[in-house]
Amino acid sequence: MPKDVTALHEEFGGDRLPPGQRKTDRFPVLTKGDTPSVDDDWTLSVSGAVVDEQAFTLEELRELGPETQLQDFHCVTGWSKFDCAFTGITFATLAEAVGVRDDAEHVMFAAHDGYTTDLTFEECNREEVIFAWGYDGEPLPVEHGGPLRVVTPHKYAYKGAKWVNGVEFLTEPERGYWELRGYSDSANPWNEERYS
Ligand SMILES: Nc1nc2c(c(=O)[nH]1)N[C@H]1C(S)=C(S)[C@@H](COP(=O)(O)O)O[C@H]1N2
Ligand SMILES: [Mo]
Repeated sequence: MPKDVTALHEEFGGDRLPPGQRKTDRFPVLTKGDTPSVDDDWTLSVSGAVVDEQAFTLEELRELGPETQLQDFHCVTGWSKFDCAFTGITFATLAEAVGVRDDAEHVMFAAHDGYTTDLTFEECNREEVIFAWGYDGEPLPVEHGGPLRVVTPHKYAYKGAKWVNGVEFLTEPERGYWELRGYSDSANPWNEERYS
């Protein structure tokens, strides 16, 4: 049974459908450019303010303990998709595997298409932030970020990097691709934090 985290809107004092969003039953694809092709020797490198910088293959990540969660997905352009079943490992599981230094405050995610996005370390540690390789019981489709993406159901979905290949622990905030182009650093859908 997947772990259902679709009630997290209650914690933010909002409806399941955040303000200004409309529900879609499709799963639209939203990418800044074309879908990249990710080679077989792809790894996820973890660097910065950690005890042990490491690169993980997908097989190594799978060994850390997969789980499936039912999550809602909110795009800043105004669509929300309910009940997405993502399978992967939690951010906290990966963080524990590398050992995070006490001075780590932020995390910058990097992706194969040059995309980046920053979240606070605290917000990454929520149980629903996962590195996902599965969707709806199948491998994550490449246009949705396969082989591996991040999902952040407590934030607008631009905080979840598709084709993620880097996780850098930072001692100071930095801005990622959309944050540099006017989107909000904090991206809380229930406060409509769309723009900065
Ligand atoms: N690498 C990468 N990740 C990305 C993006 C992107 O352009 N490149 N777009 C973001 C945005 S704005 C959204 S809404 C979601 C879209 O995910 P989807 O295409 O699976 O719906 O991915 C996010 N992650
Ligand atoms: Mo988006």
